[in-house]
Amino acid sequence: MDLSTLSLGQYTFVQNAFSFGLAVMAAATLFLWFSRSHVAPAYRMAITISGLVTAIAAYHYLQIMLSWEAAFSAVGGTLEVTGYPFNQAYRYVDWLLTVPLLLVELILVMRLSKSETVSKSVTLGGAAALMIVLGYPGEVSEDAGTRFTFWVLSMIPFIYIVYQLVVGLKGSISKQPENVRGLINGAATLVVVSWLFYPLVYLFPLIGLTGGAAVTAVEVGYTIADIVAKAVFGILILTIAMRKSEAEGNS
Ligand SMILES: *C/C=C(C)/C=C/C=C(C)/C=C/C1=C(C)CCCC1(C)C
Repeated sequence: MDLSTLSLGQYTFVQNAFSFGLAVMAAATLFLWFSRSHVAPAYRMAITISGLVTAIAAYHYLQIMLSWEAAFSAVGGTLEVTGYPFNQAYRYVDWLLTVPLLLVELILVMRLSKSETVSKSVTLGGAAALMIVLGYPGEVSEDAGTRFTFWVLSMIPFIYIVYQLVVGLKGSISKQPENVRGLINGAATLVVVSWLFYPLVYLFPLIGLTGGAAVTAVEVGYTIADIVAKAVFGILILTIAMRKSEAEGNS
C-alpha cells in the first residue's frame, strides 16, 4: 500500500471515517445488548452475538485508527509518512471473527432445528472464514496479478455463500411465520448486497485508482460496508427477534 502520495485532506477524511466507524460500532453494541431482555429467551443468543460482532468491530476500529495515526505525521500542516506500517491485519482478523458470526446471527434468529442450525452454521461459517483467509494475501500484495489471483480464489466461497443465502435458505424461510418472512428475506438480501461491496472495493486499485485516491477509496469503502453489514444488520436481526417474540406470545 503506497501511503506516500496521500494528501492531508485524504488522511483526515480516512481518519474521520475510522472514528465514525468506532462510534457506530460502540453505540450499536450497547443498544443491542441492552435490548436483549426485550426478546424471548429463544432469540437472546442471536442478539448477544449481534452485539459481540459490533464489539469486536469497535475494538478493531480503535486499533485501525491508532495504526493509521502512527503511520503519518501531520506536524506543521504537511503530511509525512513516519515509516510505521499501516496494519491491514486488524481488518482481516476482525472479518475472520465477525463474518462467520454474522451468518450465525441470521441462522439463530430463524430458529431452525438443532441439527440444521449446527450444519448451516458450520458450512456457511466455514466458507466465510475461508473467503477471508484467501483474500488477505492479495490485499497486502503490491502486485496487481497477485491481488487479482486471490480475488478469484476468494470469490469461490463468496459465491457459494450467496448461493446458499439466495437459494439454499428458501425452504427454511418459507417455513418462517408470515409476519417475519419479508424481514428475514430482507436480512438475507442485506447480507448479499452489503457483502457484494467488499470484492468491489478490493478491485479499486486494479481499475485505475492509484496512490492516495486508491487508499482512501478502499478504507472509506470498507468502513461504510462494515457499518451496514454489522450495525444495520444487527438492528434488523433485533427487529426480527422482537416480532417473532411478540407473535409467539412473549413480548
Ligand atoms: C463485517 C465485515 C464483513 C461483513 C466483511 C465481509 C467481507 C467480504 C464479503 C469479503 C470478500 C472478499 C472477496 C469476495 C474477494 C476479495 C477479498 C475479500 C476478502 C475482500
